[in-house]
Amino acid sequence: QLLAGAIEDAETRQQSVSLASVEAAALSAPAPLDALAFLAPSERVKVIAEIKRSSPSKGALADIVDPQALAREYEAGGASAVSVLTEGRRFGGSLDDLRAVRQAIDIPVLRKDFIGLEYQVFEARAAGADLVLLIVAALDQKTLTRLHALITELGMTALVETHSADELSRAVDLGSRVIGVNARNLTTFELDPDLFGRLAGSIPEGTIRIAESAVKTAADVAHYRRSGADVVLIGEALVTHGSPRETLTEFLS
Ligand code: IGP
Repeated sequence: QLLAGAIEDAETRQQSVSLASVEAAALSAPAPLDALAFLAPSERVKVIAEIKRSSPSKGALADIVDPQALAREYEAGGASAVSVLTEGRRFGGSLDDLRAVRQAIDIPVLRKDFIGLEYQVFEARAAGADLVLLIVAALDQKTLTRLHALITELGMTALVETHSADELSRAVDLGSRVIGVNARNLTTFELDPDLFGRLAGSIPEGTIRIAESAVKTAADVAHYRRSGADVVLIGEALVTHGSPRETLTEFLS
């Protein structure tokens, strides 16, 4: 089971460096960027471009030898933020990737992982993250509330991910400023590309609406835009096409 398994891994891993020292590193890191400003709704759709080496549903996607170069391509192609998968076992990512990407670009960086512990939020901030993903399906409301508060306290922005009307109302209850609807069900890995369109109307005014997953073509981006997306989060299509910069430019035109 992806959701429970990945969070258990994080619990096992956290012993290596003490909570106190990770917290200290988080508090002394350079200030985060204001992701809300970068992702604010505008007359053009925005993109969060993802650095994704592999996925549990597809296996290896791309041999990314230089994540910094890829992040620079994304920035040059017009991305508003870069998502870095930091989960190792299933997605082939790491916090080293996130640290490297943070050094390479001037737009916000999202820690994309299965976050269930305060420890991981401090780790994210210490590595330079500006945004942190919280997956509603993986967390009870009490934990979600606690982690959301910590992310905000540290000056970062939470991207709260949902996959149903029920999860969306839990995200709204948190007072989330940034809500994502993931087309992919993280339990069955099935894609429902119309889910965003069905839920978008229930995302409160003033919230940044993000459509996550399932973009293969520029037409898919346009479809999400017409359904009400302020931002589209794209991984696979960008890492598997030859030129990520050109692909992005095309998606944004
Ligand atoms: C990107 P895609 O279909 O463009 O590669 O999807 C992103 O939405 C996906 O990687 C994702 C994800 C997640 C991965 C969305 N939510 C949670 C891991 C955990």
